[in-house]
Amino acid sequence: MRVLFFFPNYYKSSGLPQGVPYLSSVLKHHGHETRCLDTTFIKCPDTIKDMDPSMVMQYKKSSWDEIIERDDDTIAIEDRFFGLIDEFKPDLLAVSTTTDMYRMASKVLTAVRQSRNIPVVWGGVHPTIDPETVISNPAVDMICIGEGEDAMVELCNSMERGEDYAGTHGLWVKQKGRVHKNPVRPPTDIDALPVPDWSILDQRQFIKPFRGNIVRMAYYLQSRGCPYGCTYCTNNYMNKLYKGHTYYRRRANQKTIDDLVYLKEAYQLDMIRFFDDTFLIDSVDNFEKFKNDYLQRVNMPFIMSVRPNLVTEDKVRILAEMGCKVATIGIETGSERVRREIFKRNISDEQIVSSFKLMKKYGIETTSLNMIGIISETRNDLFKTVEMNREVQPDNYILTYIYPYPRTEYRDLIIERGADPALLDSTTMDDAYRVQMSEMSTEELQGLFRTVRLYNKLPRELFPIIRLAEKADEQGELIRNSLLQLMQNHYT
Ligand code: B12
Ligand code: SF4
Repeated sequence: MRVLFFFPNYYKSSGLPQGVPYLSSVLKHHGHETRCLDTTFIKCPDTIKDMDPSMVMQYKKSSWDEIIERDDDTIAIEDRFFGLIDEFKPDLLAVSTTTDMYRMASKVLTAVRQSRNIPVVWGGVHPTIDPETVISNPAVDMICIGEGEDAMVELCNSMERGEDYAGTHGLWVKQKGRVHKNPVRPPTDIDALPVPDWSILDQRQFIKPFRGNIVRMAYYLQSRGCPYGCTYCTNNYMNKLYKGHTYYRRRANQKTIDDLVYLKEAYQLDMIRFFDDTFLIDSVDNFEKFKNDYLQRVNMPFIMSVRPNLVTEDKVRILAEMGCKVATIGIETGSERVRREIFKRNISDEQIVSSFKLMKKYGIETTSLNMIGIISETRNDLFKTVEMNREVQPDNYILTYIYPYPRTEYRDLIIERGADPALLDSTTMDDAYRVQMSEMSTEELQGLFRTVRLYNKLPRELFPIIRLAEKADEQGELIRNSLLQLMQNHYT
């Protein structure tokens, strides 16, 4: 069987998805051929995300943009798709999509289906959390709910042998006007997986800016799932989907090290980014052993993400000894009330502050993750987030509007308190301010979104002037630009 994957992504939002590479890897192990249309470096009106550089706190500039854009023309993804179909002649199209990319993927596949009669299976986060909507799309023949390695192998084997596949567990299959809704499979045994097949993606995925230089970096996940239950996160629903099983799993340390040794060599990596949701969850003893093997056999600098409650001095010391360069830490909100009541994140202010301090003590750079526009959030709450960032002084700072993804408790909560479900469905992460239910007006919130970085960095005496910059008029913009200059020249 020849399987053509489609990985829709925002232009230049590189970061190595793991879903498609694992699916490709297991299919190849079962004798199937795979290719992938990865849109990450296809410049197309549907994938270009306008990002105001002043909104991203990236201090050190690099020549990444020039290297990455070297030969990209603006083209339609459909045209690239038709070219690949004619060349590879796939028996099956396999789309992997999150909620944000679903609309774009649907548009492309609708066009493809108009002239090519190839069955299409959809999988990934969005079909998993919103299967009824996705299966009703005419550009969809099957969807995969949850993890797909075993379902894809069974599907492709059955299709190749000309057998009926309507009863494949893990899939919903549309046949003769009927949808066969088969049971969800147990989670994949991740210790049994081969290394992910990164060769299938656009190889520019590995080129990354880091501290003003260009490095070859890849994302890797040792674990899948998360044992916590933050209300805005998809993982919460995944734990419910896999009720009766343990959805949170970690690949054995030895196998992880074997993967990394192979991948470092095969893709000439300088750095790795562990994208596990909770990297430091293991015990200190196991982590110490992992460190010893890592240093002996992999020995590559890395970046990782962590939940503040998992940060202890022992673990941070081990991280530093292993070569951790940056820790991404979720503050999310500096208001303990919002954090505990709305987000169900049982983490104290002290734990957050201490996690940043420990990283600093051991020479690890930090990036703070923050959200804005949260239900019931007041200006005062938002300034608690500002105060926390002023106190911990992260090296990088990321701010996003909260987005109520389907099947999250947060979405249920805001609907319960009056949000319009139809408006939610027509909104994406980019215009999430439209569905914000904070105690601030949308205008005030947008003004703060544009200026929070200034409040985080500049002396307090300038706060009344920053307030003028919150206004989205000509004068506000002029003031904001001058303050940004001042911040970049003297306070970063
Ligand atoms: C790495 C990562 C990225 C990478 C790669 C994105 C990707 N689509 O994989 C980059 C940096 C590009 C990225 C960007 C974004 N991300 Co992101 N990202 C992740 C992260 C940390 C890991 C993804 C991963 O590799 N998982 C491991 C693999 C094995 O799991 P998987 O992808 O789900 O694949 C399995 C199944 O879903 C299924 N499957 C997947 N595809 C297919 C296809 C077929 C045909 C079949 C049969 C099965 C199947 O089988 C796979 C193997 O079992 C997840 C969090 C997480 N822990 O999953 C967030 C996550 C996917 N991201 C998220 C978000 C919000 C975003 C952005 C919108 C952020 C932004 N504001 O720009 C963008 C969207 C861009 C995009 N292309 O989707 C959300 C998605 C929520 C949602 N409802 O859609 C997640 C779930 C985080 C969260 N907990 O909220 N992200
Ligand atoms: S800790 Fe992170 S990954 Fe886990 S449920 Fe909360 S937000 Fe999601």
